[in-house]
Amino acid sequence: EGVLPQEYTALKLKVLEWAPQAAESIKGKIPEDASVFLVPATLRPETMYGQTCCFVGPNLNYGIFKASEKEYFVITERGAKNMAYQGIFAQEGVIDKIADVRGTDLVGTLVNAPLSFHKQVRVLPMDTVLATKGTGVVTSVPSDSPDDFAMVTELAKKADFYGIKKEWAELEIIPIIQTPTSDLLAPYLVKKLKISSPKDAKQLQEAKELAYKEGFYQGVMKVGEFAGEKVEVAKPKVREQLIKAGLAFAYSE
Ligand code: A2H
Repeated sequence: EGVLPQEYTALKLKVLEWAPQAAESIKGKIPEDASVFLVPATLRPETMYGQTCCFVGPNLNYGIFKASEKEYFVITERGAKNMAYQGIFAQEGVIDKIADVRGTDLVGTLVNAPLSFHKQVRVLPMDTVLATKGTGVVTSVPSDSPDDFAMVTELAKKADFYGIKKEWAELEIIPIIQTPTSDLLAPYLVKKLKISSPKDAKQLQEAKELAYKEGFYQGVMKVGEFAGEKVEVAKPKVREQLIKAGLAFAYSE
C-alpha cells in the first residue's frame, strides 16, 4: 500500500433479486420505494464494459447501510465508515446500518452491472477479497484482471463445491482493451504464467503488475463511447460519465 490516498471509483450495482438467505435477513427493513446496491471499489473504471459477476468474501460480514432516503448500500462496516466521513451519505458522519448479512448469504443475488455488455450479473464468492480494503465488494472483469479470471475459471470448474450454478460463472468474456500482446490480457497472462488456481498468489501478483502496466500505458479501448482512444485518456472520461449518470461516485482511502 502506498502513502498517497487511492482514488477509487465506487460503482452502484442495483440489486434486482436477492439470494434467499439475504432476502430473509432484510425482510421488512427496507422501504418499498428504495433501491439497494452492491458497491464495489475499482481502480479500472474503463473496464466496466467487461463485468461478468460481482465478488464478495464468503466469510466476511457486510452491512446494509442507509445512504439516503431512497438508497441503501451493501458494503463492509469499514467501507461505510469511510463513506460517512467522505460526505457520501446524505447525513454526514452518520452510519445507519439496517441489517447484517454474511458474504455467503449474498451469493446468487442478481445485480445490474452499469455499462457492462452483460446487463445482469450474479454475486459470487472469492476467498481473497480483503476486509481491509475498499468496500469488501469487487466487481469482476476477467478480460483484464488476472485475479478475476483465475477466480471465474475456478468457480466454473467447481461450481457444486462453491454452491453456485455453473452458468453464473460462465458469462462470455468480451475483449475490452487492445494491447500489443493481446485483447484478452488477463486470460493471456494467466495461461502464460501457468496459473492454475486463485491460490497461486505469487504468479498472480506478477500477472497483476504486468496487466496493470501494459493495460494502462499501452492499452487502447476496443469498445464503448471512447473506442480507439488510449486507456490513459479514456479512463477519466469513463469515470466522469459514470459519475454524471449517477451510476458511480468517487471514493478514496
Ligand atoms: B480492480 P489496490 Cl480490470 N480485496 O477493479 C481484494 N481486491 C480488491 C478489494 C478488496 N477488498 N477491493 C478492490 N479490489 C480490487 C477491476 C480491476 C482491478 C481490473 C484490473 C486490476 C484491478 C476489476 N476487478 O486491480 O490494492 C479491485 O479490482 C488490480 C490491483 O487498492 C480494484 O481495482 O491497488 C483493486 O483491487 C484495488 O487494489
